[in-house]
Amino acid sequence: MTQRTLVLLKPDSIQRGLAGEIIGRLEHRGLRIAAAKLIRVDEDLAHRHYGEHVGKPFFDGLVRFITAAPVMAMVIEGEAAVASVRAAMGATNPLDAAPGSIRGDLALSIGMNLIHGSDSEESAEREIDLFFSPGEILDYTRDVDRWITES
Ligand code: D4T
Repeated sequence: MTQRTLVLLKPDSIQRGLAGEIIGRLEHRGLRIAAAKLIRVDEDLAHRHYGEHVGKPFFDGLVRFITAAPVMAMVIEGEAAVASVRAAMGATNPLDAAPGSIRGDLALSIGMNLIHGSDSEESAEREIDLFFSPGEILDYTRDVDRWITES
């Protein structure tokens, strides 16, 4: 089933010049970009995005980190996009992430784990709404899509 999910290339991705590498991995998997923009996340957006973590010991550091430098926000679309992106990302703590995953290959620290991907369809809907207006999300297919999924 085709789904959309929100992906953030966090400040460490952009600062380390890993945006192309990470986007390439998602594209090579067969996923397509439905929307993309480079933004600076402000405190308000950070609090709304990470609302579920308010009060946790890592919350202040998380907000400081995500607001510290530009972030690439994307809507990624494709077959089971939520689970496909989560699998490509690897475990939250890069030290537990499988080799071959983005975090398992490219990161070492849970506080700088390069990428965010929505963890459910409901989160994806909420988070896409937080970062994008409907007009910024493009409805299109690629010729190659018929070689990626059967339907
Ligand atoms: P995100 O939300 O960034 O895609 O990451 P995950 O979905 O994989 O993980 P999460 O929501 O549990 O954590 C959000 C964010 O907080 C950082 N973090 C998390 C941290 O710095 N220390 C911690 O102990 C935890 C649990 C990393 C991701």
